[in-house]
Amino acid sequence: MPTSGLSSPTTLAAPTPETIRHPAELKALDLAGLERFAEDVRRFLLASVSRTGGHIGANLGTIELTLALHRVFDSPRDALLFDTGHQGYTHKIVTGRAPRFATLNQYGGLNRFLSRAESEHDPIEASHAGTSISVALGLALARKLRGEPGRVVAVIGDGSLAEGMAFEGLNHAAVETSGLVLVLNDNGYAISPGSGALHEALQAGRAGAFFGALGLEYVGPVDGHDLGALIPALERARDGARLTVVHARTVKGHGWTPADRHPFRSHFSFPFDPQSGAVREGFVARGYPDVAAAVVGEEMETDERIVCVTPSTLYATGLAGVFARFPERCFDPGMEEQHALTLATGLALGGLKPVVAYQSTFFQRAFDQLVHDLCFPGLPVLLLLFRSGFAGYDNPTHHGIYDLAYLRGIPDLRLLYPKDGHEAERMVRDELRGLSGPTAILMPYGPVDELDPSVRLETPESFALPQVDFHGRELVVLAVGNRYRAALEAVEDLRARGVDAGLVNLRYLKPLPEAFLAEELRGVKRVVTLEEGVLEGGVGSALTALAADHGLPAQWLRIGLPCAFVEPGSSAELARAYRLDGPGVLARIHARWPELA
Ligand SMILES: Cc1ncc(C[n+]2csc(CCOP(=O)(O)OP(=O)(O)O)c2C)c(N)n1
Repeated sequence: MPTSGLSSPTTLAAPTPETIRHPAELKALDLAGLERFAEDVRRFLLASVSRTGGHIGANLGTIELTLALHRVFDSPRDALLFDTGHQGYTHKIVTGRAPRFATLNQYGGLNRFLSRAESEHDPIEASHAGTSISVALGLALARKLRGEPGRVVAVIGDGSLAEGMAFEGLNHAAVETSGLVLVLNDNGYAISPGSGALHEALQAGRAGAFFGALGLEYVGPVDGHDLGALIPALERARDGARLTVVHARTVKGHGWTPADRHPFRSHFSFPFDPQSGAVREGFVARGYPDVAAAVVGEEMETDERIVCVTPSTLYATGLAGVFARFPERCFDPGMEEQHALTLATGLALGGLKPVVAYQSTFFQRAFDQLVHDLCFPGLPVLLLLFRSGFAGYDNPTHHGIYDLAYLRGIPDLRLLYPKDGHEAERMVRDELRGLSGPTAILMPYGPVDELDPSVRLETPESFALPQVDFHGRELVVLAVGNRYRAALEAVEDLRARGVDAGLVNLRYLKPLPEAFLAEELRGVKRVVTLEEGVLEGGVGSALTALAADHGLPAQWLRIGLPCAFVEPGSSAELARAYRLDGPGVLARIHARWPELA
């Protein structure tokens, strides 16, 4: 029988969250010492995350589970893979990263997720959900083939287990001999409260039957806050011959009463008061999801065919109110990005008008569904893609900076990008009313700009074309909505110095209004394209191709992002760093054409 090792405390000074540098230090603690350490971590997290913001609820729920994992396994020899990685704060502390917690959610600070660049204890990059089983299985098989020691453990939440790829990984892992251990962190929530048949099976105590039917060894359910129960359960999985799943029941926000009153159990919070949980002022602003959801709700009142789908992203899409008002016509299938889009395809085939809302970065998951299921038959579905462009402090892979490049190449998909809240409102309303094929409206993260209410009064004919703010002959800037304000600043500066500079807000990125643009640019000496996305395959590349096709003789300057993974940061910080703000754009124009300076 393996022993739990809980009866061999040493006399070394007990580690604290602030001082611990390596998980091996936990091995010296007895059960009571580990429990005290868990409470210290809880206090540390509340004190630190309340100042910086972060995934407080998700992390308060995994303190004991993470300590038990580090107690039973030997990281980095044993690889611990936390799915998504948003619940990895205790893992970060135990692996010596507590001193950096004050920099969470700051430019250049501690990552919100797990990252190989940060620690040898982080075997994978994670931040998109549902990858852990596949990566862990691959890693475990590689170790086996190369004769390397060490177990591989995938820790996955109940929400992430519903991802298509997690199911695919499970289906495969169950028939391989790989030495893999699975740990299910079941708190009944994704971000929003859990739903779906898997959720119900877990709640109803049918997990054993579910995993057993796949041939897995099942241990649980275990109280995920009871170290005395978790440790032997994990030891059994570690020492077992067959692939074992340990089912830990945890409570999101465990030990912190404000989470009990929160609809998402405080999954994530901006800086907050640790006593009341109240978010500090200044962090709540009207965003594009609010604008779009208000229009969708109004249109649903009068058009019964409109239905809404969002895959576990109510928090990012502003649709919570719409879901509450029209529960029969709204569907949140869980974190199932691929299914959500093909579901919308079926809804459209059935004569309805689906609005499908995603966080842009997660829409990447549904690429073939977009090409094959939606665009090939050309069905009328309105896609709302939020957090296009820079997406804040999440992770490099959370930025929606590839969306325009990969969406532009798909036949029959219309792409729109508003420059402010007024345009967003008008686009959502007009497109919903006239929907005849696949259409995507992309919108940026952060508070809405309210630049130009006159778009409300534009005729349909004029609104169907780019908006020309100024005509210019020396230079014209063609701007995508997410960088319109920077373009305006640069153009106003040029005009103030006597340069005949023009500005066009593109609005329609696919199909491009070719004839209109060719006409507007005829005779113009210099053209600048500006977008908050990668230049490779981006809107600038489409516009320069248009110039070539139409024989426009201008000199061109494409401003956008390099084809790279961009660090987390606020929109302002990143725009400054990548010279996409007004001064940056102006500096690039001057560098290219010193005669305009
Ligand atoms: C592919 C993908 N879709 C959506 C998200 C946004 N997201 C981050 S964590 C999360 C919920 C994860 O739920 P679960 O796995 O149960 O973990 P919990 O936070 O409840 O511990 C969601 C929806 C994501 N990171 N990746």
